[in-house]
Amino acid sequence: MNILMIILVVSFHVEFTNSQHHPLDPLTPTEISQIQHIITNSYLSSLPNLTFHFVDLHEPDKTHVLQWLSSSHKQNQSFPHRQANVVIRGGGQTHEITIEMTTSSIASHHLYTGDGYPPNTFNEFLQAARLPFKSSRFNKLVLKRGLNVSEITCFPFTIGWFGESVTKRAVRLSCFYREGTTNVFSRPIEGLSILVDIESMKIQKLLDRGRRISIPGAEGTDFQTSGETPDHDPIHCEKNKKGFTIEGNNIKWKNWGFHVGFNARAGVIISTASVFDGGKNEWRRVMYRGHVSETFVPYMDPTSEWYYRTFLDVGEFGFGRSAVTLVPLMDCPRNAGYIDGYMAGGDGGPQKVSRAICIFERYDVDIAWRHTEVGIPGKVITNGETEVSLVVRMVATVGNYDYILDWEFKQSGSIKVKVGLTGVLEMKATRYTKADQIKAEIYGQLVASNRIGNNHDHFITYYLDLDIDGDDNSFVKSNLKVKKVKASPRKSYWNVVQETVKTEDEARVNIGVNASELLVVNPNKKTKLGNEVGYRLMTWQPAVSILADDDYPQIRASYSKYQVWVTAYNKSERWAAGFYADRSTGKDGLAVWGRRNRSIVNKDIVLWYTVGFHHHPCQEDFPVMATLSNGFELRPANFFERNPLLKT
Ligand SMILES: *[C@@H]1O[C@H](CO)[C@@H](O)[C@H](O)[C@H]1NC(C)=O
Ligand SMILES: *[C@@H]1O[C@H](CO)[C@@H](O)[C@H](O)[C@H]1NC(C)=O
Ligand SMILES: *[C@@H]1O[C@H](CO)[C@@H](O)[C@H](O)[C@H]1NC(C)=O
Ligand SMILES: *[C@@H]1O[C@H](CO)[C@@H](O)[C@H](O)[C@H]1NC(C)=O
Ligand SMILES: *[C@@H]1O[C@H](CO)[C@@H](O)[C@H](O)[C@H]1NC(C)=O
Ligand SMILES: *[C@@H]1O[C@H](CO)[C@@H](O)[C@H](O)[C@H]1NC(C)=O
Ligand SMILES: [Cu+2]
Repeated sequence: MNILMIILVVSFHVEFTNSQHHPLDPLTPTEISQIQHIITNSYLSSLPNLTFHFVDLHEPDKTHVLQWLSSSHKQNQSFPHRQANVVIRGGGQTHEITIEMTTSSIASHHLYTGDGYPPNTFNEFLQAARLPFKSSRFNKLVLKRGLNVSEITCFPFTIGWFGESVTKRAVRLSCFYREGTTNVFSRPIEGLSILVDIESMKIQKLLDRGRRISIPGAEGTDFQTSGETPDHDPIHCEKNKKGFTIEGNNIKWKNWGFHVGFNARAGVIISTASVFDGGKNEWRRVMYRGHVSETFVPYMDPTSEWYYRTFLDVGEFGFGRSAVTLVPLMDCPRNAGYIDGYMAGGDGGPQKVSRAICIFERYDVDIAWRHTEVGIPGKVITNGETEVSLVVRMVATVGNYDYILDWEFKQSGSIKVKVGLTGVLEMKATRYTKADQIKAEIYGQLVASNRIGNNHDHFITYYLDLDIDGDDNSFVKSNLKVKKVKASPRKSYWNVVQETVKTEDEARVNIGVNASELLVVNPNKKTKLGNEVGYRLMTWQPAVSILADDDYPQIRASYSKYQVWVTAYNKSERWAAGFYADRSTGKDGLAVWGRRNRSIVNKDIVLWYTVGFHHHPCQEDFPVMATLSNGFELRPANFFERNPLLKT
């Protein structure tokens, strides 16, 4: 290393230390406490039953963020526009509050009077789940079934919306018998269903229908393996991990630089992702923000104990709130670095999820590129490289299911997004022990003796604010059109007819119906060859909701009829099923915004992609299912002058 290089390294490091304070940094525990203090010491403290339902960074304007980032290395000050959004419940109403962090003051306060509710607090879910045990009727019922009440767990499920003109905050409990197993979901007490009013915290209704169906046995249900306990050796936010650096929430690795955030709702959030273009010797913007926006999981059983199970996991529970502490060597490899997650609890105080996110290099697995040339007489020339990529991972465990969320950055310029589903099925107890006994319709498949794995979907919708080489982008469909020929031995071929999509209404796509490449391009930037620079959306197995349009869960998540939407950028349009997803009625959300039919040509636009699974469970999904993955890739298309893996 010569002197010049040392100077370069030092100046790079200084720039890096200052850019630690990114305008999109999640709220710190100190800031969360500050917000709690501001509210509980204001006039709002007189509200009866004050509870905090959502506390998050108020996303600053994109122009402010970008300006600050481009000049931050020259300044030495914190971001001046730091604000927070808070949703509280008090006196039976929903209040929306904006907090000005620098002056510790309430900047705005509105009463929300529209449909839907913020997610219940953890404490509300917990209190609801404990209610049955105080009910003499429940205790009697349980005794009558010959059960030991100390071995029962009740889980609170959100209840959706089924056309009611007035809704209440409520959950329904389903109960399970733990005796002899750690796999709580494997022993449902079928037919027992308890409706709880959250506001009064009282049992509204106790249904007991299925006494004839006994609880499935505990045998063979455990998922604990006798495998060795992993060596706990977390490397905490350490600088200069193998191949990458974590400075605050900023990650630098090879040709990528991006910011990793976290909130209670989305979980992991990737922001200001830029790729270094060695040919141009400059950082180029790719994605301003990307995160899971909503997850729709409707079950396909119309009976009274099941019909309401039509979950919007992100809006009703929160992926961040469901984030688990990652286990080194099980969830993430030895070379991983970790980031903790913080959010506010129901009392407004900070709560920590240790090791909520891990970041690691993935290598020695795939081939990045290769070629063997046999066309040169007397020689066989082989060259290539092994793939090395960087993965950002989080796991959200929402009740029975575990969602593994991966963002993988590749040196080729690709971002690969993967969702893995594992965990335990929601099962229905049945008298059947063999498939040939089944005469009546069931709503799934026998997955174990006395258990039906009920059919359901998972639709995980991603918010992808791509800013390819700048804010203003267009959405292009490269449609593959078949042409017939006469003056050739061939009778047909296909060629590409490009169509720049003009409005939101025309931007909805069902993947696979037409042969099209879908691209987000910057029409103001061209390669030296004259092609518009862009990124292509490449999807794995696509699936859309096939429920009837007038089915209530479908009305609430009507965006799930298309995998792809493109909308004009509006920073308050982020949650696909609307912000108030609990008991929502479909009046807010992606489908409503898309219907505005705004122009999306050469504008700041947002791409939405829904990863879908139709899940018809089978025996291998019991007692715990092997990870099932799906996802998509954002791949450069005429973004670089040539394959960026080949260093010049
Ligand atoms: C910049 O900030 C650092 C850390 O807060 C401080 O130590 C330093 O004195 C500041 N420099 C200037 C020029 O204000
Ligand atoms: C009921 O379950 C509890 C907790 O597992 C146990 O301590 C108790 O002995 C059980 N009672 C009976 C009557 O089996
Ligand atoms: C406060 O909560 C209690 C119990 O959760 C409930 O009975 C009461 O009605 C609530 N008060 C108001 C004003 O909402
Ligand atoms: C298929 O392409 C045609 C012609 O471009 C278009 O009208 C139609 O909406 C497309 N269908 C889907 C499902 O995207
Ligand atoms: C941005 O979105 C919000 C929520 O949908 C809407 O109320 C507002 O009018 C939008 N602003 C613009 C400029 O479209
Ligand atoms: C959306 O706008 C385009 C262009 O103005 C128009 O052709 C189309 O009919 C509109 N769609 C709807 C549903 O209004
Ligand atoms: Cu499933």
